Amino acid sequence: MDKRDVIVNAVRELIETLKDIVGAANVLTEPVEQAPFLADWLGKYRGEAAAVVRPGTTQEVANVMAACTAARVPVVPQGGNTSMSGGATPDPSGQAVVLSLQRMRRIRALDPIGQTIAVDAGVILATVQSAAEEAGFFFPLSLGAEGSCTIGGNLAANAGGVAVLRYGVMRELTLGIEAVLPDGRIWNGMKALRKDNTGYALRDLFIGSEGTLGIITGAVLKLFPRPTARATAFAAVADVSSALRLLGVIRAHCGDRLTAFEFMTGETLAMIQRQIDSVRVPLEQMPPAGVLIELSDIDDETALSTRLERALSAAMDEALVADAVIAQDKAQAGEIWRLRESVSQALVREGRAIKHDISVPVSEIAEFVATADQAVAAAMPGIRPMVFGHLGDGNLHYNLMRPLAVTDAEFAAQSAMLTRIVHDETCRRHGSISAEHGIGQLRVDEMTVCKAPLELELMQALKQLLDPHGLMNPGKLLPA
Ligand code: FAD
Ligand code: 2HG
Ligand code: ZN
Repeated sequence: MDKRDVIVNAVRELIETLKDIVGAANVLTEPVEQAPFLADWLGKYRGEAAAVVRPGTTQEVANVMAACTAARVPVVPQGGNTSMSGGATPDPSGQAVVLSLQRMRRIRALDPIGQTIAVDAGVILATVQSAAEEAGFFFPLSLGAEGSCTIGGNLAANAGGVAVLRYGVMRELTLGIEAVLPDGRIWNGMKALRKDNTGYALRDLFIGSEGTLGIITGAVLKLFPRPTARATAFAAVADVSSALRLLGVIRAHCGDRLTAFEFMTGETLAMIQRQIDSVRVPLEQMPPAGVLIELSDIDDETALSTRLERALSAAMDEALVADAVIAQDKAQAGEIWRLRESVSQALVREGRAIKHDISVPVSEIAEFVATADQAVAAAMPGIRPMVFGHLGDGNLHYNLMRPLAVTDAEFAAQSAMLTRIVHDETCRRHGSISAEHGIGQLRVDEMTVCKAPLELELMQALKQLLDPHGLMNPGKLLPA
């Protein structure tokens, strides 16, 4: 038997073992069954897998991991498969097992006194939001993919979204986690403690680890008082600078009632209207840029709307806002949100974007956009930046679309060069090349640009400690 036959036999044996652990129906080996697990949401990456395995309990995950490690077969963890960085897609070798958490959908407990919810990692984010609401609480993580992304994926990617300004990122919303190590040992860190000073924060090591250290199987999350009033507006601004000054005015008038402050350039707004029939910019004229503003509070709706109106009127007096509309009811608020939430889909329809997910100190974001716009236009005249995002967090999705005169192939050939320009501008300002989408496979070659060698060395050492055989999500996050 040559080496290839030995590997084929070992994988065949592993698949039989996996069937014993989770049941044959939960080990997918047929191409048609595997297909949804092998490509990413953007349609940029496509891989192959020896099998897709779907354990239903933490113990089954542990047994699957022990078996994969014994067979030295790599594992790609997958939740809702909505990653924007190819993080959950296996490579084309077909050697890996995709471990999907989609059968682990149990809400384990809700504690109304401690204001926490304990869930399986495969629970869909929207299900957690609904469970919290039914119990009279609020779970604030909110993002466009909330109907399909999972709590495990949110944790592994340390997701952000549209309410970070007030409530923080996933890390800040989490009290405890449960994780299975590559060798199959289960770490039960499902503590619902707000204070715990007993050493290294292992929880935080797994949050943001993008499936490279182990499988997150459960989490204890924080709940918040449910807002009873919301006020939503859309305002026309001249540029990033005016938007930032507007942010200051809204904060001064509304304090931490400000929940969302989402920026979109006029080019981005025009693209959304061009690509998505059912949405429109709710102003008479297409503005140079727009901001979606949302306040929320435990108060009555009229008082909140009046407060927002006063803030916007003060901003108009300072010539920061040229025009604005405040939603008069839930339906109008929904229309404004639909505009914002349609950006990613509109981008996919517009063509293949070069995606960037940068953050810089908020005070430098206007200058970042000005210099990056200039630099990419100099490198490729006619390039179309589609810039939008969570301005108050210093996080912009600086997407680049091809000039109309350039073909997709020519644009793709220049993609690494254009990304380097954007990332150099980011790092020069001590920013981050991934604010919320993660490194995945999309940015893995860029890690050495922004991370100090010592930082990378420490990350590699931790990886070696927890995953000595290098089996967890190979090719993602850490450069080879
Ligand atoms: P997956 O895509 O399945 O996996 C993501 C990463 O986590 C992969 O590296 C995977 O290996 C790992 N992983 C998944 N589950 C586990 C687990 N249980 N244990 C260990 N590792 C695991 N992101 C934001 O932060 N903010 C946004 O505003 C936002 N908006 C989006 C809008 C759209 C339309 C789309 C398609 C995506 C958006 N995203 C956003 C990106 C994505 O939804 C988030 O990263 C989300 O947290 C991923 O969750 P998931 O369950 O789909 O994870
Ligand atoms: C958002 O903020 C998401 O809408 C997706 O993070 C961003 O598609 C993108 O680039
Ligand atoms: Zn975002």
